[in-house]
Amino acid sequence: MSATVTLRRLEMPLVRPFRTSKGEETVRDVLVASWTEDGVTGWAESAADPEPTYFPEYIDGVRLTIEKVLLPLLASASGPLTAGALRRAFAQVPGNPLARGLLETAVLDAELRRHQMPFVDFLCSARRPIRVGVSVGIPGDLDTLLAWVAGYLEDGYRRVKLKIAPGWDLEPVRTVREAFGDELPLQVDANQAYTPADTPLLGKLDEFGLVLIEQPFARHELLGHAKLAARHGTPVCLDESVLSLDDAMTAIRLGAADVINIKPSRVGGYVTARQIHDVCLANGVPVFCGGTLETAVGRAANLALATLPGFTLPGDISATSRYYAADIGPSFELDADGCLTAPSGPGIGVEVDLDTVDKFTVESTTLTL
Ligand code: NPG
Repeated sequence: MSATVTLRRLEMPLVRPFRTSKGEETVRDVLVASWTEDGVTGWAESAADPEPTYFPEYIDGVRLTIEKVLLPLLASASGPLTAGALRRAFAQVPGNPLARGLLETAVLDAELRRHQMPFVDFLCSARRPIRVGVSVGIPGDLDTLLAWVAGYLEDGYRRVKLKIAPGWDLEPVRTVREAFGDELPLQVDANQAYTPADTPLLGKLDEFGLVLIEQPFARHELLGHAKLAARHGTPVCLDESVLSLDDAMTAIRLGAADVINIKPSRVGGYVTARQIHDVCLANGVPVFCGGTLETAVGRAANLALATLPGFTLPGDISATSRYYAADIGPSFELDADGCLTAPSGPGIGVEVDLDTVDKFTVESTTLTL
């Protein structure tokens, strides 16, 4: 038996620049893994960025970790290389959830395709339409923001997330609230741009009736988040603070998270994502599925995950056209209710378009096991 892993870095032009408190992207660098064994190929997509911007890991680091640390562990593993076998083999590796999750998900997809099992069945869930939202980057001015939000609402999105940063917070939120009314589910995401000293300022957001404020403080600032949440103003959501099941459990115990954004890639794959979902559900903490401007590969798997019952809030899973003019798999478009549905085929259910993959690939490494 021999398996090959191909790690490709794609450069995919975005239809609109995406600016957050961390910086701006006009092209999304996407790391995609494919795992081929016995003629069956599984696919997975990483949330890694070119630099360690949002997460401690980054594209080149993930590639090296897979090549130098994770694959060698598999060479000595006995029995079939299932996703479960990978989890056991990688349990000794601390951290590195993006690297572990990328490989595990590609193997899982191949395994499910081999067994003709759709991802939702593996998750013991059921395929259904998922309410999704849109995450709006920071534009240059308020008029552009209003035009972008109006366009997204026209496209059918029913929930809007605004990126905020010091100097771009109360005014844009007030402007959007006034323009589109109190009924619009509106939330904000600071990507760690504030400190607990900004709590009085953030408290002023309470008057806008937001669904939540996401990751206002640095990822290690669990106590600051807990204090903010204890005010019982705008619900506090954690994203970058949660890189593992342990992180999620600690945050819940500390009262640092009213809501958790589950990004499967960030936490080490879909099995851990499901575990975090289960713990949140048991503790009455609502979750939503986060996104990192995924291609069809990541989007399909995220839509399957978001069918689980604890995902009561609309996810950051938008239609293909919100991100890319050309994608590496099928297009996902909103239905009349503002929902997307995962494909029905085995595994993640996406036939990857290799010609388009080749077109966007700027670096590729194939490793044999
Ligand atoms: O629709 O996929 C989407 C974007 C959702 O805002 C979004 N993602 O901070 O959650 C985030 C942000 C992100 C994008 C984070 C890219 C990291 C990389």
